[in-house]
Amino acid sequence: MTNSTNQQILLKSRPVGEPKESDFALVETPIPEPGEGEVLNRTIYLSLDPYMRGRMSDHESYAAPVELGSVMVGGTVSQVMKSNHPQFSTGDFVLSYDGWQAYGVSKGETLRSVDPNQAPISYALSVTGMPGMTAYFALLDIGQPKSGETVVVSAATGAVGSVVGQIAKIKGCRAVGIVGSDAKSDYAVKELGFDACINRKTQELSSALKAACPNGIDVYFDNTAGPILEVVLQQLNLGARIPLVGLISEYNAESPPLGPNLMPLLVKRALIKGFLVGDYRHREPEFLNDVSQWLREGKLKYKEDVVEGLENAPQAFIGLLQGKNFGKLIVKVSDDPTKI
Ligand code: NAP
Ligand code: FER
Repeated sequence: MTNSTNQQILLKSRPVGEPKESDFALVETPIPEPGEGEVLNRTIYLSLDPYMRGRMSDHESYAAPVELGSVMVGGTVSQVMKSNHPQFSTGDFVLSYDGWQAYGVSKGETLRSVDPNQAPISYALSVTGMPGMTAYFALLDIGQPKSGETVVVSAATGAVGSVVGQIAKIKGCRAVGIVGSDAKSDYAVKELGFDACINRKTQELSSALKAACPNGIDVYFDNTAGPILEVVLQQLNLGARIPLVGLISEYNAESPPLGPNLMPLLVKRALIKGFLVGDYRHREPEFLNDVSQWLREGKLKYKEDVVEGLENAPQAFIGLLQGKNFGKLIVKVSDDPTKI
């Protein structure tokens, strides 16, 4: 699929509440030419991630918003089409940050090589990429799980959560997931090896958690904040750790939600600590070493939810915030030559 024009998805308006397809515009533009030291990439896979909801808003945040009329940002796995950088050649696979478009030009220094013989190339956006690294460091560094302890994780079958539960098991813990459907719950227990999983939409969370965590909760890996955090806080053990990694339950909120009662944090001397994956770039090699080995040994399973076609990115992203993705959400923008 090599077209003569580029396809781009622009942020047309800032979403109010849930993003709508009309907040985005699909446009055709000429394929750009790479300048000195630059590389032209053909996007194969585009990562869709919850943080993108934050980039669509102009509220103050740790990162600047996407300008209206600009291409939506995002991680990509691409094939090099033209290179003016000595480290990259036509045909190479690269991890880039070209955003929601079929072709992108980037500076060679910003690219990372992706070896198609190591793992599916899309994994650079998922289990061996940013979400996997988030799971690994937030759990091991902040959660500090010890063998025999109970680790609870929300959004448990997602890009981050699925890795959290499996690393918890690798470390000898009881892993308990919280998810949004029975299919996700079955998958967490039967395929990923979680000890228990709760459907937050059909089960009463407090009693279901008590039953799933008879010895209380030592680590809560928080991907959601909101009502799940409020219930989990009531069942913490002394000295519990809470990597506060995501607040997805609030990303579409139009006004600040009512806060949970944080008093148990004080009473139990628990630590709640913010996490930004970018702080761990220098420790990427140890993450890649462990995760690659666990993948090779079959100890780590990974599910990707691949949507075909750049034009479906807005709808797929909207679905991500509604729990419609099942696994790491990725858009297949063009042919993956490693799969033919
Ligand atoms: P994901 O879990 O693959 O997809 C998002 C999931 O969130 C949905 O499938 C849904 O799962 C759940 N969800 C959506 N709305 C919810 C709500 N109102 N209440 C509870 N759950 C809801 O996404 P991900 O990429 O792994 O990200 C998970 C979290 O980690 C996000 O909050 C993200 O922002 C955060 N994150 C943070 C960092 C960092 O550096 N701090 C890095 C990466 C990711 P269910 O249907 O199972 O509930
Ligand atoms: C997320 C993905 C990445 C997120 C934050 C980041 C809070 C932060 C990245 C960085 O700048 O280090 O979903 O949600």
